[in-house]
Amino acid sequence: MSGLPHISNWVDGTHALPAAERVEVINPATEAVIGTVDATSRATVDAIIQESLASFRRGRWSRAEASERYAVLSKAAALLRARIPEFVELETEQTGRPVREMRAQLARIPEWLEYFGSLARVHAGQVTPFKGPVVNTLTRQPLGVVAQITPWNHPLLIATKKIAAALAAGNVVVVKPSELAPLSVLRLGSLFQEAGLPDGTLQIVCGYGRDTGRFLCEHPALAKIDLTGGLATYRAIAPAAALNMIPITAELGGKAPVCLFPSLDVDHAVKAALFASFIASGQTCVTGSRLLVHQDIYDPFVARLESRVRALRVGDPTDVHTQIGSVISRASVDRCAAFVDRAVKEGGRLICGGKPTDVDGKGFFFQPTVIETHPGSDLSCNEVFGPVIALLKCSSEEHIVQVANDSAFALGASVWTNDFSQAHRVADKIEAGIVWINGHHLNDPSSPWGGFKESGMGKENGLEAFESYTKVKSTVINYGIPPTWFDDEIENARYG
Ligand code: TXE
Repeated sequence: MSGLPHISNWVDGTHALPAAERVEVINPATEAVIGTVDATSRATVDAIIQESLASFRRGRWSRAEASERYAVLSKAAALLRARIPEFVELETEQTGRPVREMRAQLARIPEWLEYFGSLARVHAGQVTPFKGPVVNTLTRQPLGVVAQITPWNHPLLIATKKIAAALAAGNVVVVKPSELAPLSVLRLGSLFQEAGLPDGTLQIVCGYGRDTGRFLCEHPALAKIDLTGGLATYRAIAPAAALNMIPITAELGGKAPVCLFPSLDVDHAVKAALFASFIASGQTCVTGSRLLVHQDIYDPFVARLESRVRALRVGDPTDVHTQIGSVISRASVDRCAAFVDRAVKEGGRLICGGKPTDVDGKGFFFQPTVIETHPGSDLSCNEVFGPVIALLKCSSEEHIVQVANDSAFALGASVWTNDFSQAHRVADKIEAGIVWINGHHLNDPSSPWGGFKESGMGKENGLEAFESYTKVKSTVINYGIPPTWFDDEIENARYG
């Protein structure tokens, strides 16, 4: 391990002394260890939270003017924009996602800092219609020290959207990036410092979820937990958070239906399916993992889909021509293979793919896979989080809606049709936190993002996310009701 860069936690404006235990970070496309990060102990987590609390109470950021928060977040956006190529390289290295995807995704991330900085600057309080000679103001205050648990699939995007919302609202943030891809988030510490964020306002703490993540989420001094991860992780952290009265925003899994109707040109429908299903090798919470295809276009659709999927360029993520990179780990390859096995045993028909693959004998790759199956099968119901897609033939619009909604998840869904009325009708009936019409994956800092049912609760993005990082304070200012209640024989005295 000697010679490998070790990046220690970012705490109180500097890289802390390295922890005794370390986590190796692996490039999933080459299997090379590319660095190590801290496996932070409970004692260190506790000390960081105490220091974060002190930082919040000192008020250097929590009581900063809105104009200062705007200025810092805007500067951070500019600094990040100037360093995108360096972050793209790192993100590709630690996730195995094609450089082509990372360039497109990262180019937009500064917008989250600009949006939430602007929101901080323009957000106004309210005055209620309180009865009588009273002015009641509602103002929003930051919550305190918030914990953010972020995943490996879009490491920088997801961390930045959460950090931007929380900082804009004046909180102190303790973020724990995924142990599988923590390196880009660790670079945000010095970037925010350069932007003028007071030290001790953004703490970046690394380690395994089952240890460091758990130690963090069990701490009673937190004011909020914001998680993007699996349902099992939510269930692991929820009991302690409930006892400690800590609210949770949870962005969990999905099984997004891609609803394809006969008014579409078949070629267009296939392009829609490829885009929805195979970005990030299917490792996003809104992956179009169920293709619900109307029977009137089914046969030509399947023929065309098969030839396009077989032609996808799987390979070295650093090659600009590569369309499909690796998945995140060997465990992920094994999970994809197990899904294929079960799907075939349940009577599914393998259209294409279905096997692990590699680049020059290395890497955690899995072939883009499509399996014709039936509603109710393991593959139709459970999240793969990889490039293994369920294909389902549906007999009618009603059938498509019924199959789309027959899921424990309800995060993303897309409806593809040239029939205007059908688009609205179907979108209205689909149970999902985000429904796209003639699109998929479309995302903007202003657009609330989050699911229903087992896909989670609360929202990232938008005013909803900003306000979820605040608490409402009601101040009641009396300018005309005398405190005469216990005087003798007073008529029309008011106490409420
Ligand atoms: O996520 P984990 P994994 C879903 C997807 C995937 C499944 C598991 O279905 O197959 O989750 O993926 C931290 N206390 N999504 O195992 O473990 C962990 O360290 C506190 C959907 O990679 O949930 C990491 O920082 N923290 C999702 C973060 O949780 C804990 C993206 C996410 O990792 C913890 C990722 C604990 N007990 C997975 N256990 C999306 N919505 O995009 C883990 N963590």
